[in-house]
Amino acid sequence: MELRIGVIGTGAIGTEHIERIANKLSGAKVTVVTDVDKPRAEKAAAVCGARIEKDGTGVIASSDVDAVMVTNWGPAHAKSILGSIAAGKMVFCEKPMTTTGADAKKIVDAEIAKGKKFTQVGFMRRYDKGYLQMKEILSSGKTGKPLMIHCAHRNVAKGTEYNTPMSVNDTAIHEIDVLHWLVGDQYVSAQVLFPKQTSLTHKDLRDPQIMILTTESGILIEIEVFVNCQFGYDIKCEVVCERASVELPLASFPSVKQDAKYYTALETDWKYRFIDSYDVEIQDWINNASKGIVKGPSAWDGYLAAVTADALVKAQGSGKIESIATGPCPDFYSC
Ligand code: NAI
Ligand code: NAD
Ligand code: ISE
Repeated sequence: MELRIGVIGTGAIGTEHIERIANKLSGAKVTVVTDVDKPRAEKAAAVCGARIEKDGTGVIASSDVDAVMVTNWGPAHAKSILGSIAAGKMVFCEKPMTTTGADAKKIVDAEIAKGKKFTQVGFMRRYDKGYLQMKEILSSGKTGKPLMIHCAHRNVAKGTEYNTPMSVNDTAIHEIDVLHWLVGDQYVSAQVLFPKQTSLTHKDLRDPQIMILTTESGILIEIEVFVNCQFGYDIKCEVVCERASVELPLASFPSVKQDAKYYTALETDWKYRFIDSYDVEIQDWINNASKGIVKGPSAWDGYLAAVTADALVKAQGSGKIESIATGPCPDFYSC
C-alpha cells in the first residue's frame, strides 16, 4: 500500500519534493497539501492531484495522511513536528529541524515520552555520493586521524529576507550536520569572524562570514559562508589528516575548449547540485516511514545541529569563542 503524504509548505523545496514523489520515486503519493500562500498550495496540488487543507494542523489530522512532510520555513517547523508526533505520524522535516536548541529539545523529549522515533531531518548531504565516498576513505584507517577541515558554502545571491543568523541556521547547518557525521566527533566551541564585507549584500546581512568550530578530539574546522558570491553554487570540503587530504568531488561537468578558452561549468543552485541526494533521501524516508521506523538523520541529529547553531549565532553577536554543550546522547537514540 502506498504511503499517503501530507505536505506543509509548498514553496521551492516543497514543490521539488512533491514532483519527485509524483514522477520519480515509488511507494508513496501526496494526498494533501497546505501553504499560507493559497495560490502556491493550489499550484502544487495540481501537480500531484492532492486536495488542500487550510493549515498544517488540518494536514496532520487528516485521515488520508499517513505521514507528514514539513517544507515551510525554519521557524515554523517545530509546531508541525510536535503535532505529528502527538498524532503518532511519521514526519520528514527539511533542515533546520528547529531554529533554536530549546525547540529541538522539546522534539527529542516528545519522542522519548512516546517511546518511538518519528522524525527524519532533511540533512541530505549524508546521502550524497561524494560525502559517502569521503566517509569511506576516512574510515579506512589509511589516512591517519583528521586534523583540520576547510569548507566553503557559497550561493550566487540571497534576497533581503535572508539575514545574518540565517547564514548559520539556513546555510551552514548543512556543514554542521555533515562534518560531525563525516569524522565521528562532537563540537565543543564556536566562533565567527567577519572578513571585509561584499558591497553586494544588504543592511541585515554580514557577508561573507568565517565560522570556526572545534571538536572534542581537537579538530579545527573553518567554514566560509558566502551567499552573494555571484559566480556559482560552490560547495567545498577538504579534510586534512595525518597522512592524507581528502576532498569532496566537484559537481561534474565536461571541460570545453572553444574560442581560445578552456572551461568547466559550475552549478548555480542547490536543486541541481544535490538532486541525486534528494532522490535517494526521500526514497529512503518513504521506505522506512512505511514501516514506522527512522533510519536517516534523527531528531537527536537535529538537536545537535540546533545547539551548535545557537552557539554560532551567539558568537556572531559576541565576537567571542562560545562553548557548545549538548549533553550525552540518550540511550533511546543509540548514537
Ligand atoms: P520557500 O520560501 O520557497 O517555501 C516555503 C513555503 O512555506 C512557502 O511557500 C510559504 O508560503 C510556506 N509556509 C511558510 N510558513 C508556512 C506555514 N506555517 N504553513 C504552511 N506553509 C507555510 O522556502 P524553501 O526554499 O522551499 O525552504 C523551505 C525549507 O526547506 C526550509 O526549511 C529550508 O531550509 C529547506 N530547504 C532545504 C534545502 C536542502 O538543500 N535540503 C534547500 C532549500 C530549502
Ligand atoms: P520557500 O520560501 O520557497 O517555501 C516555503 C513555503 O512555506 C512558502 O511557500 C511559504 O508560503 C510556506 N509557509 C511558510 N510558513 C508556513 C506555514 N506555517 N504553513 C504552511 N506553509 C508555510 O522556502 P524553501 O526554499 O522551499 O525552503 C523551505 C525549507 O526547506 C527550509 O527549511 C529550508 O531550509 C529548506 N531547504 C532545504 C534545502 C536543502 O538543501 N536541503 C534547500 C532549500 C530549502
Ligand atoms: C537553502 O535553504 C539550502 O538548504 C541550500 O542548500 C543552501 O545552500 C542555501 O544557502 C539555503 O538557503
